[in-house]
Amino acid sequence: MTPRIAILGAGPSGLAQLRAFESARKKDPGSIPDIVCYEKQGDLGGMWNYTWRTGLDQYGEPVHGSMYRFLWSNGPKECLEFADYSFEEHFGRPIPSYPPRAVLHDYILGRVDQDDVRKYIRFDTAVRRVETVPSGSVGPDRFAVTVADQRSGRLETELFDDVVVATGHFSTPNAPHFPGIESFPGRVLHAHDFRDAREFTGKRLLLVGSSYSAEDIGTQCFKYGAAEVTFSYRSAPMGHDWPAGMVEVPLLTEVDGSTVRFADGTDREVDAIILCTGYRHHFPFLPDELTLRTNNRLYPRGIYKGVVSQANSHLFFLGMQDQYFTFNMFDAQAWFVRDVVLGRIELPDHDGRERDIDHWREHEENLRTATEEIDFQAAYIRDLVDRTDYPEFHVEKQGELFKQWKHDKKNDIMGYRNCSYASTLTGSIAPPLHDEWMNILDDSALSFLANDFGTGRSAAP
Ligand code: FAD
Ligand code: NA7
Repeated sequence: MTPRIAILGAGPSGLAQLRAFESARKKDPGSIPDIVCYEKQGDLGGMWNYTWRTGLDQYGEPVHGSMYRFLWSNGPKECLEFADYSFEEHFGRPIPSYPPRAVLHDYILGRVDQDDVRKYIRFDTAVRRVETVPSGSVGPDRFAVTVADQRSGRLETELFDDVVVATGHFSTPNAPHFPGIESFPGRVLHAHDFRDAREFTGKRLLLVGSSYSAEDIGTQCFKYGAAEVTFSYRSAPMGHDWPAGMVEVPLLTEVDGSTVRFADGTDREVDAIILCTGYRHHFPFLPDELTLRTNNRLYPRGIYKGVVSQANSHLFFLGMQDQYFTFNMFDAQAWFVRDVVLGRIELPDHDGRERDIDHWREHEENLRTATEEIDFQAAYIRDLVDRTDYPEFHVEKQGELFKQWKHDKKNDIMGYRNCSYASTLTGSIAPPLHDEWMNILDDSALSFLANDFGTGRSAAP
């Protein structure tokens, strides 16, 4: 009987898994298992499939999307290029290094359309439960995957030999309580529910957190006319050279009406509070013995090579790391998982896998700087890529671009998106944006791609 594999989620990670199997199928049609990909949204793209909804979706399911209207890539596109599909190939000409969300979404869809993988995906289908089904002495245990067909409301259960969890981990808010916050008269929300910066034009904002969400939502709100942005940090400030009107203060200790107080004894008046306090790895469909418990970090425990579950080596997780690298890291992981499933990569025994995890984790715990973290993630990806036929994409060179990106951000947090970098695939240096990023308020794909960016070439049809 042909083995069966379930892929949970059709975001960039799940799509990477589908493309990995599709590339094997093209070389040897009989080689791949039967594949079913379950996706609770009505289309593919994961986070990049923007939704205006917050809270619950039209079926009463938690809304997955955390992306907002005016989001632009927060890292150079040259660091997330698919090894086998350059931006230049997709758009028919070079485009700037920091495209808006809709343009990146278009690129993801373009890559997917190269392979016919939609046929594997069951949309509007939410995974509810994954259970192991003992098979006695006949062979390894199987998995019973129970899903809800959202349109009919019916539950269905199917059996699989392997399961790949690709449901993302930036969707379930980590929302701490601060004394008195319930008395605050303005809007309090988590970054997960932030959608449109124009809601805060003219407002004094408090953002709690000092990582990507705080940095990006804060700069974006300032761009769209927020009166003041105050960032409150727990461990360390971001430390950028902020323009007048943006400031970093220590941890929020108390909310008293519209007054917010901080650990250094200072206080301010604010109109809205946005908790940019990160997300939780949350797998409500996995039983205790199969779940992955971790915080947001570069090398979670419990998964060999960052993907194979130590609880059951037929269960895999994609994209569960904190991310410098994204799309091409998911590809590297997916190609590795594919080759484990196809028996092309032999796994060490449980103890051997644990020793390998210990080795990487010890290294991760000693990382001190962003440069070291970037080199670490590049080395992790290199370790995966060298074991499969995933095409070369010069991950170490992309690591150098990330270091340049860090430097450019430090130099000018409000202007780093005006910088350009060279593609490690094509060698082309990205053209500059058509205007300073701070001045571009219309970020639609139509408006962005209407520019020739000085190349004399319009967008590919
Ligand atoms: P996701 O994109 O989250 O996809 C997971 C999929 O699983 C979704 O389609 C979801 O609907 C589905 N799913 C979840 N639960 C179930 C279930 N029970 N049943 C069925 N389906 C389910 N990365 C960058 O490279 N550049 C950026 O600029 C960038 N900006 C970001 C900004 C924000 C606000 C956030 C939150 C993330 C950003 N990222 C960025 C990181 C982003 O998470 C990755 O680019 C990428 O989307 C991760 O892909 P994924 O497939 O692992 O997860
Ligand atoms: P991150 O990168 O996980 O960062 C979470 C931030 O929230 C970080 O600064 C934390 O501070 C802070 N945090 C967490 N809990 C608290 C409490 N209780 N009090 C104060 N501050 C807290 O999440 P992001 O949302 O920024 O980024 C996730 C992804 O979304 C990323 O890939 C982006 O591309 C978009 P700490 O430094 O741990 O003290």
